[in-house]
Amino acid sequence: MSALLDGKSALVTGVANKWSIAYAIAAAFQREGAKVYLTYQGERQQRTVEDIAADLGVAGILQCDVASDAAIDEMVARLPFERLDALVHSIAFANREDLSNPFSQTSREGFATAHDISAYSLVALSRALGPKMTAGGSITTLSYLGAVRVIPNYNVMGVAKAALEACVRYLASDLGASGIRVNAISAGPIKTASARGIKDFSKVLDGVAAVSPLKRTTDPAEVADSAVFLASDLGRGVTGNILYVDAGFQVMGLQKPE
Ligand code: 0WD
Repeated sequence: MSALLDGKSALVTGVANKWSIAYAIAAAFQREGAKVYLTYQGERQQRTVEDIAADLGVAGILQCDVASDAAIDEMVARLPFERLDALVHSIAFANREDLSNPFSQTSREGFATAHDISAYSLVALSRALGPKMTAGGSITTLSYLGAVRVIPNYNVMGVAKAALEACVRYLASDLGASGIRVNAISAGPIKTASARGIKDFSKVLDGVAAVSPLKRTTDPAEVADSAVFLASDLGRGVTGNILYVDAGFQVMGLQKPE
């Protein structure tokens, strides 16, 4: 059987360690025959990402702090792919205090930072990499239910995810004429380094397992397989979409009475 991403090149951002959702996505892309490059934020992640790259057998790694347009341009200049087919944006950041203080206490600076790193970076990367998608392409980002519902302690990150999902729709409209599709996967909660920054995160996992239609939490491999679908030709008619991969949690209103 041929692999779903045979002959495709992909850039996967946001691998910080083996628990990162982007790690599972990079592994699935490799499995499906894509040629993969990873980016990492800075020196703090470099060693780990070098080891991960060797383990996965990806084509290479490049540094890219998405807070800087110059760093993005430098990364794009170094990316050896003549043609890029898929971009995965798996990056988010908010100040820790903004994930524990009441939302109304969010500072101007904390609000701007969360939006810059978690939402604007998708626009910046799409703008810089779009010209490399000469045969069309697929851009996939990662969102969360906090974009559309109030999730305790998600706070400014929920507002940034709402902006991210709106960016998906506007980018899809902008880039569609070039054959570039833009989608988000809204993943159920998964225990990663970022998630640990959210107060009472393990209670969220327990709640999801109890309430979701599938009666369990989300496995990163399920998110990764949906990312494969979106990047592959099977996803060719899908753009501007928010695909929930969350064991069905978002459809529930009230929990069934016991
Ligand atoms: O429950 C979860 N874990 C969910 C995560 C549910 C639904 C969505 N998501 C989203 C996150 O919001 C994020 O957008 O998935 C994406 C990936 O998150 P993750 O895999 O949970 O977290 P993690 O492994 O921490 O990767 C996020 C990485 C950063 O990791 P650290 O731990 O070092 O903050 O985003 C990267 C960084 O590697 N990152 C940056 N990369 C480049 N430039 C930057 C930056 N300025 N800031 C953060």
